[in-house]
Amino acid sequence: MAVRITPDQIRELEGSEVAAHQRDLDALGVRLADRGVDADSVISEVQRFSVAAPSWALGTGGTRFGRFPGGGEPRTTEEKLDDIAALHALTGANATVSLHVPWDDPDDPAALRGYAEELGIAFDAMNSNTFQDNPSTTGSGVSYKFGSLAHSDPDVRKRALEHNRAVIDLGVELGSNALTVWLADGTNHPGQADFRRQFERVADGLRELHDALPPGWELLVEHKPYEPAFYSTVNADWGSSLLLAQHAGERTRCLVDLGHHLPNANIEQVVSRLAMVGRLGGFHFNDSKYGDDDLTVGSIHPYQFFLIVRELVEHGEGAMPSVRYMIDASHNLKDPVEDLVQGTDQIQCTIAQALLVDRAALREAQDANDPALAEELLHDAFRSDVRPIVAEARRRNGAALSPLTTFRRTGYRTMVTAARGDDAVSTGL
Ligand code: RM4
Ligand code: MN
Ligand code: MN
Repeated sequence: MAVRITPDQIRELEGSEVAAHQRDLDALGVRLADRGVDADSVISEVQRFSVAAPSWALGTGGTRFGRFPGGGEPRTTEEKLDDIAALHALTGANATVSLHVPWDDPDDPAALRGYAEELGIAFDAMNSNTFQDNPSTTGSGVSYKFGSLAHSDPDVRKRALEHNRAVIDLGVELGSNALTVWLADGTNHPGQADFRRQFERVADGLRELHDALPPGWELLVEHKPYEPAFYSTVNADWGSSLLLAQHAGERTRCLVDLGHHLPNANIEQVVSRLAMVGRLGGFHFNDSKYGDDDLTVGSIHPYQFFLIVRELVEHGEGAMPSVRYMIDASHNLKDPVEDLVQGTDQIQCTIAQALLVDRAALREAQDANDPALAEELLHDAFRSDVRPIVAEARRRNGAALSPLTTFRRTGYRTMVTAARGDDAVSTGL
């Protein structure tokens, strides 16, 4: 029997916290009302938000120096869904999963879809994988060692397209409606390949994929400056990504992974540019100190994250715009569910803070060339302790006031470890 976390169990475990929560919420409501902000409208906007969990983040991640399984890792895609259902029960904000193929390779997609439906989990964007060779995606006789869609050999390009098409077909069966393409294609050595010819091959491949999209589907292209290609990456930056999206076709948009920028890039400005031209398609949330570290979102640069979310709220004219949101992180130390709880909570808090910015006053300050006041308006929102309204949003969604503490009190990890074993190793990085 799979282990479940239920709203009743959460209410019972948190019974003694409700009075203190109500006191904090009332106090914050009064403070916000003084500033002309209606707490209820912020609460309902936080309640509306949901972010996909990546299927590959439910196991402990490895590095090239090793991997230390944490105990009770999911052994199948169904068990990954069980963990996401537990996560969603606690946060009320992880109603979807993003699969990565062939790390997830269901034999019976209809049964998997039924299983997910019973848990109240839907399938968000599908991810293809042409950065590893795998019998089911590469087949015999070809290898992605020197690239996939950018490869000089048309047979490899054809195989990569077939894999992406197969991922779309699987997605159709699961009820998804988007494909995210992140390519490792690039070079490690100057002169190894021609920048332009590689780019043109990828652009043409993406156009073929775009033209093969089922009705209602969209294609997301994700850029990344380096790793595993360490000299040049074909889709290296938001400019390349935009060019690829424009070439591929109108149902292609750009996905911004917060870890995929060179140091000090102004990510909030990237968001603004892509939104301006209608090509902002999605987000992968994480944080980084050095590169694509996949650290917990908001854990290193919380103010930068606030500025990014504020830009999103600006694009959504006072609400989070309907682009695709996913957490993209994989950890080798924390319990994966605990990290996803913390990441989701961080996103919820930052959304609440961004919603507190007085957009009309900010615009006035900008037009009056008053940078001190403009910045003060941002600080005013960023420095607000919004935790009571975020907790209230979760409570109204039937989820937890204190998701991390309550997760630990459920004993979930101990119970799944008993069922799945100490040394189960989940598929993923
Ligand atoms: C990449 C990129 C992709 C993710 C893989 C696992 O760096 O972020 O989105 O699918 O990692
Ligand atoms: Mn990503
Ligand atoms: Mn990444």
